[in-house]
Amino acid sequence: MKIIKLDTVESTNDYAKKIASESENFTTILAKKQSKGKGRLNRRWESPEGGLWVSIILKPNFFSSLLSLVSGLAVLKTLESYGICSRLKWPNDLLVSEKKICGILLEKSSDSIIIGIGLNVNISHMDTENWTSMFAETKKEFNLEEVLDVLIDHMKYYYSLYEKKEFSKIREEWKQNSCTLGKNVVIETSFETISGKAVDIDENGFLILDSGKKINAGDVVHLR
Ligand code: BT5
Repeated sequence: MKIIKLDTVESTNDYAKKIASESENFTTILAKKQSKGKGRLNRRWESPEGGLWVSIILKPNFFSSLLSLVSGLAVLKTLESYGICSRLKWPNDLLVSEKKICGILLEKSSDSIIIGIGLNVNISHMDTENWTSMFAETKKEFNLEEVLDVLIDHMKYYYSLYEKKEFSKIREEWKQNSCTLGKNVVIETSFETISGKAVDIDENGFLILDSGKKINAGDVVHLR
């Protein structure tokens, strides 16, 4: 498995997209800093030195939004192995006490899926609200390459479940660790704003509300 280590890059996801077609499965791009780190809908992702800014190029045999849940579970387990208890906010944020420690951005590029993971590791200051980091939670600093190794091991495990179509295992584990299910939520999709109680996720990873409505993408606000 190849790891490409960069100092500063605009965005590891954009770099990954450029090399995806000639790259092998699990090729990983790691950058010390991103000058134009991006979130969903081209929002800014703060990426100062000290964070784990990484993109993994996958070549799945088929595509399902469950890949997003697979990536979230891999980060959850990574944090757990460092003694940090996090929760999964649908579709793919990781929160510690409702503060964001990690965001994930999935993008398609020809035959590849790029999994962009931004994990706040040794970060003590940042120009955004409601964030936390591994350092802020533990007052300890971590070796970024070691954290990456742990993350890739977990990613390989959950990706193997995905490739074997063991969807119910992925879904059950995600549900057990979610902080979205059971909450009243407001969801902004590209077309509408929807309110309801989040009750389940389906076999594609879509969020199901108590009205029966299924949502495949959107920004969720937890009410209670
Ligand atoms: C995400 O977007 O959460 C996906 C973030 C993915 C970042 C990775 S880093 C490696 C790879 N290369 C990239 O260029 N991107 C990926 P979204 O759900 O849209 O959340 C964005 C929002 O999170 C922003 O509008 C801020 O409010 C907040 N935010 C920005 N930077 C943050 C940070 N470092 N930690 C916590 N929250 C942050």
